[in-house]
Amino acid sequence: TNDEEASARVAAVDADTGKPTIFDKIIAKEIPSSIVYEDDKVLAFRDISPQAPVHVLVIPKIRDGLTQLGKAEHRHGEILGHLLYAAKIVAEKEGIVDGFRVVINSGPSACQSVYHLHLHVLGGRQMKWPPG
Ligand code: DGP
Repeated sequence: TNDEEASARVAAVDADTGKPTIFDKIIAKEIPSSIVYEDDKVLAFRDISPQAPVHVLVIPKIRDGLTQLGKAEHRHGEILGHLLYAAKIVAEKEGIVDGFRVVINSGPSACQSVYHLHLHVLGGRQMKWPPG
């Protein structure tokens, strides 16, 4: 919607300042979240605004400059791979491994709103293509 695009553009003003995001508070457990999977490197928790019966976000515990996928550097390869593998573990745990979608919104044109890289794991219903 236009609202989503507008709020993404507002968020993008602060995109790459390195300022903490709401996800830092979730990682620190200063604000509650419904955690689905966790290891030493990543945290997976339910999206506050689910777009499917299963909608889980997978994030690196240390952002290390990964505000968005568009800022990834070669050194991020290992954590990026681990995030993708963690998405599969989440799909298994949620019982959707036979059909699920992984989305990364990178930048204002993709409606990214939180500038701490995150994978969306979506499923539990028939997904449509093309996405909006
Ligand atoms: P994106 O648009 O790709 O940047 O997705 C950010 C997602 O983060 C969005 O789907 C809503 C979710 N989100 C934002 N704030 C919170 C929060 O405080 N808790 C949880 N669980 N999810 C949040």
